[in-house]
Amino acid sequence: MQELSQRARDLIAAEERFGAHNYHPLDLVVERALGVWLWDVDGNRYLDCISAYSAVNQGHCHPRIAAALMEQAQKVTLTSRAMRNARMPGFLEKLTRLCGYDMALPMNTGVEAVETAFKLARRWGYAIKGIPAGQAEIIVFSDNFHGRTLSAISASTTPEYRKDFGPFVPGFVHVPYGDAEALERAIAPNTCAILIEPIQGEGGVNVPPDGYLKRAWALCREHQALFIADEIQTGFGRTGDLFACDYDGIKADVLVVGKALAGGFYPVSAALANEPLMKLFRPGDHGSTFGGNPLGCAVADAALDVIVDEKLASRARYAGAKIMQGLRALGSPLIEEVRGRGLLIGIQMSVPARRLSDALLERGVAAKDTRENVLRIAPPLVIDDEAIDFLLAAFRDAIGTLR
Ligand code: IF1
Repeated sequence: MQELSQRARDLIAAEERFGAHNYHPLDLVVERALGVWLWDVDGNRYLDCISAYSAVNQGHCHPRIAAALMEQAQKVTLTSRAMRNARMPGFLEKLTRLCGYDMALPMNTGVEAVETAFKLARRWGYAIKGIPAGQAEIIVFSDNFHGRTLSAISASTTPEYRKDFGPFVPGFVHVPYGDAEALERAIAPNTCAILIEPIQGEGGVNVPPDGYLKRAWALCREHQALFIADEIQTGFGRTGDLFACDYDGIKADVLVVGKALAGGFYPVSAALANEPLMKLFRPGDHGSTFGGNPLGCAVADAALDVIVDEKLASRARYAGAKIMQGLRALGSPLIEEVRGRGLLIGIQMSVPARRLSDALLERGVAAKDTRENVLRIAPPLVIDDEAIDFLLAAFRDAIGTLR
């Protein structure tokens, strides 16, 4: 990475002075982005292999989504759900048809859609399964990440996400990810649901063993529990299928989506389910000020069109295979494993991944460690062969400097 200019240093200092220190970001001060490329305040160009944690599958500042945002911004941006708006119905129809569900409840951030799924599952547990009041349990998995709210960190097994934030929300049962027998032992009469990431992103790009998801889904059927899929990071083409569950031929009872749903322009998320389940929510049960607002709906409507029209899932499958093959071909002793699916790639290193991340940044590639020794590679799904070659060349050069 080039020596930081005075302007970059001033901006970093101001961020540190006035902003809470709840992140330890790369010292990359981005001023502009387009497609797979980022430019810092000094005009240096970087290949984005973070994609805002999979929120920019369509590529930065996609013109089609930008146009939809700017057009709607001149009409009406927010009405609240106290009334109706002209953009939500069309968006909800497009979203539910694409995802294969009867209905959707629109929210904003991913964790709000996760919270929606928690409430829906508990409501179903009491109203339909007959679980005694206040005793519903939701099974969650080791190394999960579902967001930063108190419920989501109550479900987490990661100490740094939980430290000094107790007391925690009760009703979460933890089982090891990938262990079907442990899951079978844990499902109990009071289990209303399991919440699972089909591939764990933050957990280190953990792909479960073949057949595991299908077995987990079958266990939910056998024990009358809902299968909730958190596809906030894996959804909308990231793993080479529209959804990671598609790879295993699974249809979740509740599908939770976010991030790329609005292509990086606006926070739009949703929980989807079929009518018998979704109708358990009655007026006044749940919602939010911005959920389903016309601006977010217009942006997400266009973002979905880009995913479908530009065939981003199959592009991710092609590009991901090429990148993983290229990384494995490096034959570096520092790379213990290259894993993942589509363009959700994890590189297990024998040295701290942050060292490789720093070396890549010096060579114009922005990538981040997702665990101490795992580097995640997740570029926008629109990455082309030229950018892939640039990535592999930078990797070859960067890893050669590490010992
Ligand atoms: C941060 C992690 C990734 C998610 C899954 C729900 C959410 C996320 C599978 C919540 C969000 C983001 C949050 C962001 C960094 C990033 C992240 F490192 F935190 F874990 F991607 F792996 N389910 N992930 O990945 O969605 O409420 O954020 O919209 O909090 O640092 P959100």
